Amino acid sequence: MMVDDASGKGGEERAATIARRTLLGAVGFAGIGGVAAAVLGATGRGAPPAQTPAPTAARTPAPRLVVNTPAPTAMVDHDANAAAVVKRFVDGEWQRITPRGGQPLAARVDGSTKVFDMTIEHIKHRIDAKREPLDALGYNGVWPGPLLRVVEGDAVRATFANKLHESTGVHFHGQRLPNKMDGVPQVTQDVIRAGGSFTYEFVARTPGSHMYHSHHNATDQVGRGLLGAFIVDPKDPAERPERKYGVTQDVVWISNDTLGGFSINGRGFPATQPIVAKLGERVYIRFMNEGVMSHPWHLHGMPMRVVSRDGYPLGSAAFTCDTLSVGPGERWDVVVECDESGVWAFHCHVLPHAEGIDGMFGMVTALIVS
Ligand SMILES: [Cu+2]
Repeated sequence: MMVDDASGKGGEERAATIARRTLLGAVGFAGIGGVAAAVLGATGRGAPPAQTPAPTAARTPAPRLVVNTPAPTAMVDHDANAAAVVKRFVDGEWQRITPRGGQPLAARVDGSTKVFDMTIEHIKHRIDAKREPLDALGYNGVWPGPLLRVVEGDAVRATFANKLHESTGVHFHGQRLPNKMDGVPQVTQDVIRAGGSFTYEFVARTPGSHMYHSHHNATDQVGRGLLGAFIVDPKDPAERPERKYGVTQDVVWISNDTLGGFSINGRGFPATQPIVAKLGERVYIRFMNEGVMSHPWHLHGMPMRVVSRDGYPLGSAAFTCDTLSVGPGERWDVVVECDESGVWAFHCHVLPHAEGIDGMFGMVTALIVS
């Protein structure tokens, strides 16, 4: 989800308009026209591949690449299947699925305290436009929950009303909290029973990229959507990404990998939202892993400068890479200098999380630079 851009205009809107314009035209996503045409003309396709294996009778066979030719009974036109999902992405499937999680929730201000009124609900959630909606869980009705954002030193009060049929508890992951606000049921507090509520009060003293999530029956509850981003901007404006790194977009990227499969911000490819940038723009990306496995995020075309881990700036230990493994619970912040135009694939490099016989799925999106 885009949470901000330099113009002050919602990054979402901007992405929506530019993504369509760019993908369908200006950038010249060369393959797309042909690919889409192939898909559209693919009805009834299914003829065997033109190439057939060479006879094997040669006396002294030269070493050659062995190609698996599908048996005629197992014919799958995976070119067409792969093209079809790319077309859905190009057509902007992400824009057509609502509600969209992870949108900023404005705090209610009570004196000097920033107040967030939250619900915990059973929801139906769509991973993409084709799959049946899932029986999921959401904070304020969405997966991921709303983006909660405060400034270092703010007093925070977040009340969670539990509308589930089961108990829960909420942990602000990454914050240094008073022990009784740590949100671990039966350790630091009673469970929040079905129909009950609990108010978390603390001073946000740990700046950076953090999360909030269930800490009760968590494999199921977090796996089904009880997760969200909690960003604490440094008190010193000079330490904020836009000033410190000259970034003009701030992207939150929460991954999950249980119910609903492999997802980014609650969606799987082709319903994932692309990141859209102008040539020369610098983009800040906050990877957050709410899943149960590690995901090596790989960006094509240009590297990522890794500047922060778990909210703590790396300083002189910042490093550059093109594949960054993000383990469960971890947050890594990167700066991407968008200095190559094109549509660049951006995906988890555990291949069964990203691409199969029917093309790309799950943990895949694109960085579109124009
Ligand atoms: Cu992965």
